[in-house]
Amino acid sequence: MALLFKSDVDRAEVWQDAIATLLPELEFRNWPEVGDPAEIEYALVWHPPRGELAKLPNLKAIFSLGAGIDHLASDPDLPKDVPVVRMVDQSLTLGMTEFVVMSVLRHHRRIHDYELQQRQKTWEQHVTPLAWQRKVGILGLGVLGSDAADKLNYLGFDVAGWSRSEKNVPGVTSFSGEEGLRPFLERSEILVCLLPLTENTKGILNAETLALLPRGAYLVNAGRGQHMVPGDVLAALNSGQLAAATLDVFPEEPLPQDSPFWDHPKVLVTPHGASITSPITAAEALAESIKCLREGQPLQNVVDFDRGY
Ligand code: NDP
Ligand code: OXD
Repeated sequence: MALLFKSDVDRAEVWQDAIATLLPELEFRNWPEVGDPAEIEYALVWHPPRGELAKLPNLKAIFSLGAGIDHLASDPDLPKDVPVVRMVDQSLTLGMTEFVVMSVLRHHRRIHDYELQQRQKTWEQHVTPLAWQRKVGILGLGVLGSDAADKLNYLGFDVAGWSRSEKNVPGVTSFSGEEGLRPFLERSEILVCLLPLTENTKGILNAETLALLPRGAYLVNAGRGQHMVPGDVLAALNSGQLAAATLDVFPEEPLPQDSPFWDHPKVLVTPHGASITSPITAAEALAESIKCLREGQPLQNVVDFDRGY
């Protein structure tokens, strides 16, 4: 009985140790050392090469190393009868909430402007609104979005979220569905994207939607790069429709050296590191799911490929 591991970052040993503590009977195989494919029952992966998972005849479940599963959905050969479990883990949620709160506060308090001013040795104060005067909008009020919304609400911000179905996060205004998008955007002075990438959400940060934001709004994108139409985001920054942006994800990663985002004075680039799954806590979530499978209990956080997330 074995688990196939495939990650883009070199942390296999840490994962192996964390998994061995909880599931000592499970042999850990670090891709490309697959061994006998028939022995692999579970795959824990990030960007597995296309078609690789289809070669495992006894696969019982595919676990995504990240919350997003677009890296799996894009594989036309993904085995259709094997459940895909997305990563839901306290450290991932906590990490994202830290990133969102940090980014919202940085824009709210105009720290991005002070950073530019410091380089120019300019001593100029900016009076910023109080938290309750600042409207923050979170696209995607799921596991990550609702926790970030809750913490921003605790800090006093006027928070709203947009999701497919209506939500009830205390203190957070819920907008839902296509008809909810326009009024949601029209009030969002700081817009945070925490959507999954699907056919419906691809390109959602475009000229038309960005134009609905109050002038001088801020954008924080920690969802996926393909949520943005990059040229439209740049145009909005250059016209002043967007005052500044924090971008963690890009259509092409690593961000190409010649991307205009690197040098843009209004943009903070982070390398898809808004939140990184911690093996310590995520191994527990994995072990719990494997226990459910073995005991015939229903699996949690299974991807619904019809809705795309
Ligand atoms: P969830 O599935 O828990 O939440 C997704 C949210 O998006 C839900 O509220 C869902 O609505 C909403 N949504 C999906 N499609 C639509 C739509 N068409 N219209 C309106 N709302 C929609 O995902 P997570 O919160 O766990 O993760 C969100 C994303 O964050 C990931 O998919 C990934 O892309 C990104 N991510 C980025 C990381 C980084 O480091 N940059 C780290 C981790 C995740 P409903 O609730 O009604 O279903
Ligand atoms: C992601 C993740 O989905 O890192 O981006 O979890």
